Amino acid sequence: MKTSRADREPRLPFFGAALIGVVALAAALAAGHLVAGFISANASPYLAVGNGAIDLTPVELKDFAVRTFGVYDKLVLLGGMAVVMVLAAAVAGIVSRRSPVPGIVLIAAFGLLGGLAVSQRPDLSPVALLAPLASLIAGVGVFFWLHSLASARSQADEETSDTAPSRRSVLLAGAGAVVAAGAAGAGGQLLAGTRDAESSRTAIGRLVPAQPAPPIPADADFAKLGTPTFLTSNRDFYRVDTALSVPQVRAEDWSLRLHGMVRNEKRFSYDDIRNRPLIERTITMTCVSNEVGGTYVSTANFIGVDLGELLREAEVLPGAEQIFSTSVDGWTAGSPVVAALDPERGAMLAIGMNGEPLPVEHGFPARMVIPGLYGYVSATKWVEDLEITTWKARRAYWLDRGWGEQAPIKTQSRIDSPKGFETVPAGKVRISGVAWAQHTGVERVEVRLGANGSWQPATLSREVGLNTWRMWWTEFDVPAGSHQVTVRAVDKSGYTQTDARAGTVPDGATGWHVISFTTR
Ligand SMILES: Nc1nc2c(c(=O)[nH]1)N[C@H]1C(S)=C(S)[C@@H](COP(=O)(O)O)O[C@H]1N2
Ligand SMILES: [Mo]
Repeated sequence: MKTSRADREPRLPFFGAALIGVVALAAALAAGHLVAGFISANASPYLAVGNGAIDLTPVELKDFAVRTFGVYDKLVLLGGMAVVMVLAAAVAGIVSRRSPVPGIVLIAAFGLLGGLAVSQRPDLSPVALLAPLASLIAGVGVFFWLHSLASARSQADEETSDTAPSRRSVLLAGAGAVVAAGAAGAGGQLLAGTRDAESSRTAIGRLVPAQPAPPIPADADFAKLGTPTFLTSNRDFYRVDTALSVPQVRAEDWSLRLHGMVRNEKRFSYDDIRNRPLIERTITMTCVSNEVGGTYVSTANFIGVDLGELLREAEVLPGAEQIFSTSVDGWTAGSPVVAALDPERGAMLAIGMNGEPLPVEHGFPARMVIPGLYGYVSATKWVEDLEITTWKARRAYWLDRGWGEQAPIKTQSRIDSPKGFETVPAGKVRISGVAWAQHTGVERVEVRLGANGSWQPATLSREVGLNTWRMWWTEFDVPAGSHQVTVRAVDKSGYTQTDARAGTVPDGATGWHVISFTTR
């Protein structure tokens, strides 16, 4: 008969109790990871909680983490989470030295947190909730099981009973749970590896275009004088999207549907695209959210097929105006059909970037790139659907949020060196930077010292194409003191970049980039 008085109940040894909590945690995480392996790596409750934490982190803290830990910021986060969870699990065990209830409540709360995190992910279906559910069941189950074995043992120690499990069998049960958890976790990891986009991408290897872009001449940038390099590495290429987690699409699971106002509806698999003669084009992309002087502008060699060619094969019907493109994560963009059909412009369905398959965060397996248009109306990443339609029939994602329907990139220029508020030696001061007017071309860049100085033409880098940026530099004789310098570009249509300041909404910022610096 069981005594109801708490002080007569057996108490588990302190460390034994803590250990039971930790083993239950391991079982929970491993079970969730295993089930996630069948569904999607992001369904793993551990990763989902981590991703949730990232999304909830205030921007300043995120900034701090990136500055302090660099590319290791996510590892630091996951490591920190692991420490917190192990401590919490040990506490759950310790507070359950008499009754398993407090521990079970804590572990269940953990499981619900995991479930909440998974349910908040935009890229996961409700099936993904099976992973945190598995965690919950495994965590509570293992905790309850080990706890009752150990309690029976402790009770036996006090009452000398023979039916209780031996100390050895309690330890064996615990060890068995750890081994099973290890196997389940590793299994989940293996399964996820066969499912995530990165392994699919790695299997593709380098992409060799049948028609490579002309080599970039050495004098296409003035990187030694402070400008960016002409081509931006995939790592440094700016990134803008609404995706909280990068959509994971395997090339072998991907296809692109081309339909709507066309005579021949089409569907292309990854191999259909890859086995075409691939072309390569050097293109400077720009985000409409780029402020004057901002960094949301980058250049890459994109590899893929001509988008206009795909449209011509589908035979676009008269009256079609808009390519309404949809990403696997539901994001949409509307691009003018005429821009895609214009062979001079060179719109692409891209699968590669700087020789590699598209990086996952830049749209793997495939994205659109239309030179001369801001990204939100032209550059759908993870694209899976192209509907040919009219402007009236469909409205893309950003249009209902105040952004314009038509958004050609505005002629712009930026000073990269000196940096704003930098102090440099007095005397000859070199000023350098970049200018862009995609699809039109940069004709001239002018720089002036002081608010009323006369405009001085800058030396331009070798032109690579109308769709790419152009670097510039010039020099001024500058006495000691504080100064400001201003840049403006003139494009090949004869248009001089306006000094009228406009914000990024609705269709791109305008104004001249001005920086202040000091000479000593
Ligand atoms: N699926 C998807 N595609 C997208 C976006 C997005 O939010 N989701 N953002 C667009 C915007 S605003 C820009 S500027 C470019 C940026 O592409 P990048 O991240 O490769 O530089 O992608 C475009 N394609
Ligand atoms: Mo953008």
